[in-house]
Amino acid sequence: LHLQTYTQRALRQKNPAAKLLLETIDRKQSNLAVSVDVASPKDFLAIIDAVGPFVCLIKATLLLRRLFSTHIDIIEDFTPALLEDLQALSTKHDFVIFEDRKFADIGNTVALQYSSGVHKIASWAHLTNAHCVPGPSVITGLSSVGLPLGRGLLLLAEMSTKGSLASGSYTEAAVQMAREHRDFVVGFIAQRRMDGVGTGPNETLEEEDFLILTPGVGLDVKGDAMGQQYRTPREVVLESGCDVIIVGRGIYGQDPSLVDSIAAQAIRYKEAGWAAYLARTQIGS
Ligand code: UP6
Repeated sequence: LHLQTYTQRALRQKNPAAKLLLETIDRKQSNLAVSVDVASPKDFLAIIDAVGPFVCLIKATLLLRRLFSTHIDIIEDFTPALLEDLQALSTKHDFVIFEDRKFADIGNTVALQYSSGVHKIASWAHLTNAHCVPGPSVITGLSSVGLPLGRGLLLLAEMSTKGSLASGSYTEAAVQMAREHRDFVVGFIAQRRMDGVGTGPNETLEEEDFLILTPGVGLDVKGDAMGQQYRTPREVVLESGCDVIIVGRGIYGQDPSLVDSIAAQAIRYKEAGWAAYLARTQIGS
């Protein structure tokens, strides 16, 4: 199915957030997501405004984690103006918002973290994600909040880091968990396609079309000093069949205030990601 176009796949999606992402990719001809991990709210908004025209999705998180300690997660009655600014930019530039929250607690706690507190993540993020360590209850908890709002969840089935423990039977269990909650789990954070993962050789599955969003993407370097590993958009989209490239430092680099060069980098990654997609769909046709 990943050999089909994003447009064809959007038509089949039932989850509103997944559908919106595929339609946005198609409309903007961009499978680029920018991960905005900067500490200053001013830089955060300036980067998003600069890359906004070229992306299908903005991945937020670290900023929010830095501004508020984790346990403030469930304190009520405070909506930072920053979130309103983020939503305004999402409308202005037509991109989907993904809060990379990496939930990993019992169902009741993640439901509170997702719905309440200063972040009220479910009220503004089209997509969020969760680790599979707690088992299926992490999905049940998040789904109780997100499904009625038309949100979607990505499970972390693999990670981009050297020595990641999310591999082998862990990854297979993640895919199995997703299959059992197909209405809310729309795909994975992973390094390759997950369709058919964990099924026996004679097992036939209904056609699966999980979205694969992939961090660990860079055109100039192979990694950082802390275990991050980068592959090129071509390796990720064409060779591994992933759907969205997530790029952080490759785009905003060492100086988050250089808005012009950030926009130029975003265009460079957008073009590389789209060329890899066109090459892939040609194989399919
Ligand atoms: N991220 C990864 N690898 C994963 C999951 N998430 O890098 O397996 C996230 C990081 C960061 C972004 O938390 O926000 O994707 C990658 O940023 P970078 O391009 O600057 O390395």
